[in-house]
Amino acid sequence: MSDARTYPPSEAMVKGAHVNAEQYAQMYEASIGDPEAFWAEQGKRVDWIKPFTQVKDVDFTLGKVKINWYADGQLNVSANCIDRHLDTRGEQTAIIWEPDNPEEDAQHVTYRELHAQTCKMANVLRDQGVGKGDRVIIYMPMIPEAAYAMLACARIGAIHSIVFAGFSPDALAARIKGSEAKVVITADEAPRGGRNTPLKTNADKALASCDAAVKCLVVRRTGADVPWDEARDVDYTALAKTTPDTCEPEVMGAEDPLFILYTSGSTGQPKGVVHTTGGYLVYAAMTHEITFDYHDGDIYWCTADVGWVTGHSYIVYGPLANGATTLMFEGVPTYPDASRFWQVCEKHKVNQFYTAPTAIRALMGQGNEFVTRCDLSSLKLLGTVGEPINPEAWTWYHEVVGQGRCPIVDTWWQTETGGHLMTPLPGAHDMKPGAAMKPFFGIRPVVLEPTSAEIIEDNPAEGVLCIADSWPGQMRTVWGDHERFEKTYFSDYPGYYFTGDGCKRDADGDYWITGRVDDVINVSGHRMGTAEVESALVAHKKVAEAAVVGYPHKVKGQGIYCYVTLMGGEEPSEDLRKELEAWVRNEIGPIAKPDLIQWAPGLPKTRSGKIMRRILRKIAENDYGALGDTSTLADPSVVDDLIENRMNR
Ligand code: 6R9
Repeated sequence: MSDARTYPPSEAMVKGAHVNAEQYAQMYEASIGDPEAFWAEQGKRVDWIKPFTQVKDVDFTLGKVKINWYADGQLNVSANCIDRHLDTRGEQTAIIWEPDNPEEDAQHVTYRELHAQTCKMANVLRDQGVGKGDRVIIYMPMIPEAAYAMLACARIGAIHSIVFAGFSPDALAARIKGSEAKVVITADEAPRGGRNTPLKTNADKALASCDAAVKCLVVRRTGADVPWDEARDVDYTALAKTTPDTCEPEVMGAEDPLFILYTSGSTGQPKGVVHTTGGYLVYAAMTHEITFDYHDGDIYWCTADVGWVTGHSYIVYGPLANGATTLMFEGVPTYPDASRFWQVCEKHKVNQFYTAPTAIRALMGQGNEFVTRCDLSSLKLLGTVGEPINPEAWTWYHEVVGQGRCPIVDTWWQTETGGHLMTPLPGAHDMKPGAAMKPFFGIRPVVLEPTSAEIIEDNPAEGVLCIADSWPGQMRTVWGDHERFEKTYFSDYPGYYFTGDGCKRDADGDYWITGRVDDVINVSGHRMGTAEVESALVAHKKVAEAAVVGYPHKVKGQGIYCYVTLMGGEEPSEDLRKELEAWVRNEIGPIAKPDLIQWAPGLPKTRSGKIMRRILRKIAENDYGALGDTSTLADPSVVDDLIENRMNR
């Protein structure tokens, strides 16, 4: 690893970048040496209604974990993302919207239009009785209205919780209930890859099991005829026509929640990650500007969905706080063909392009011609996020997409961290294919020995990755369950924030993320708890028991491998396999569909009944020669059967 090829930053980048190597060293030192002073200065990136006098108030001690930044300051996120730009860039495009179907017209939404549209949505929400602190669920296609909805919530102080449009009605219902939302904002349908997902119908199914008082606001996207409940449903598109387009922003405390985003953990149901107002915005804005080396006038495109944290921080909040032009894409990389990403780059003259390794791998498999037929000369920088990128994909991205000219920022971060924690900076650092390289300002990574929890100081090092101190973008709590927050992130390695990731630090002191060390798998860059898939499987009446692990998958990074034990009297069959696949898809959503199902007469368990996942992982990886110690198993013979009938050969 330490002898991996390194790519130094280009001279042009070093000259023009916001941060060069000397500046990085200086600023990093300052950010660690005197965080109060450093973050007080960075706090000026946003406009405060009432300036803060306190900067950092943090305790990582188990039992009294608290994280506060800029606590006595007051501000409004939507005013920061919109209103403060109106004098200087009212007519500049804030959002470029590229529809699923390339034949349909793209939209250019100026900051002035963004203001009007956000205010309309805010007024409609207020008319529905939504106020400060109330929760609003957003279940939307990638259309500008999704951004309006987020910003409208921020404007009136409501807390949004976006549910990815690919999630099932059940998953949606769980989040409506979990957040006790007053309103669900959705659309009639979500076009994606040439097919329309019936979002409103899904929302209806979800709402059927929720409190009858929850309202449903429907944006017209395709105009399809959808079922309507007069008492509950509100036609947003019709109403917006006559709704006033100005709306006073609510005065928010820096520590008032901005949003909840549900994400998978290693145990139990997804947890509601809570981000607050001031620190989150400062951190999203700063990382967006510096990591992507964003300059005024650049066209920036992050291909994520607003249903994931990447869409929150790097499609909406970070770019708009910086007065950027941010592109929102409704479609998928392979529709109408594998050239779509590159056509969109050419069409809108994209300068910074940010996507996931899974997309890169899928497109790489289609051949270079889809890329080379497009004019990509506008590209200045490429980025990746979501999972480790393999050197082969990195090199293809660099050579074929970036034409050897564009630096790649491999940004490691999490829903919990609000923004990038580690990444090379384009004008400051060498790049190594597959390495997250260096901590961002204010971030103190530590590599710990997993069992003794001791810090490994020397290089090279390998262990679990923790962070020794807070940063403004850090999550504050788990919605409604602060104890779970403390237990999940602060109990295994006391005094540190535990990331759940493993990590290596090479001889040069550069960081490489090796993947999750807990029971979270990363499928096409989407986080999934194996426990969630297991509980979906066992909810099926023919399933007695299930164990789910990840295995290496060429395109998705990890695939979902399920060991299923059937109820007595049930026989395995191809039909049942298909039925279970559809069942999980239906329970959670298409992203959770099992890749491989193995019928397991029994699962390897310890005498105390604990499933030995280490063994199941090895078999799924087709690496059963290295099973290690199986002597503690209650019945070692089950392992032979599992090996014999393994699905990944
Ligand atoms: C932003 C996001 C977080 C998990 C994280 C890690 C993996 C994300 C990565 C990466 C290697 C990168 N991850 N970025 N691994 N290199 N550049 O993806 O948030 O959905 O919460 O996932 O994704 O394992 O812990 P989230």
